[in-house]
Amino acid sequence: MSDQGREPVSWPPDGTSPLIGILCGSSSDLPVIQQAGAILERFEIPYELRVVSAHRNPDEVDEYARKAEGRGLVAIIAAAGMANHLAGAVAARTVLPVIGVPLSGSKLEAVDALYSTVMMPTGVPVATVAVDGAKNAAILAAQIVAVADRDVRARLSEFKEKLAEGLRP
Ligand code: RP5
Repeated sequence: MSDQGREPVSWPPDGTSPLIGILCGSSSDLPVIQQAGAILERFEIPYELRVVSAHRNPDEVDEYARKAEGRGLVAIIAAAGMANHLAGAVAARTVLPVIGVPLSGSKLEAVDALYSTVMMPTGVPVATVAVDGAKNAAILAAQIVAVADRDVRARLSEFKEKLAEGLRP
């Protein structure tokens, strides 16, 4: 990441096209949302991570969401705090599944981010995970990839078995 944390990150860094796009609203969100990247790496799913805000960079969000499907992404994770319109703004502009992660840290203790992520109007769903649930967002994204990818499905099955044995992801 650059000083501002706005430089996009891709994994693996060899130019492989990402399947999952991870967006977060601020570089201050990175410590939480980078946990999603770590989970995707564990499942060997290429992803990209960008800091982009529905309020501070609305045109970038618009362009990213509209181009995502054509670039080969299969799902987008969008994480933000406060009056979190990032996931909804992305979902409004793409047919790809969007997973919203409401982030804590605001004076309203995440109620603002939770409600503004989960309470989407009919027709524009956002699959909302728990507050700060970056790991679950990535596991859900992996499950979306696994619908058409046997190798990822096998990794998820192994992961579930380890969960039953007490693994803490
Ligand atoms: C949201 O506002 C961001 O996603 C972040 O969670 C929160 C605070 O952002 P900063 O003021 O730390 O940049 O849009």
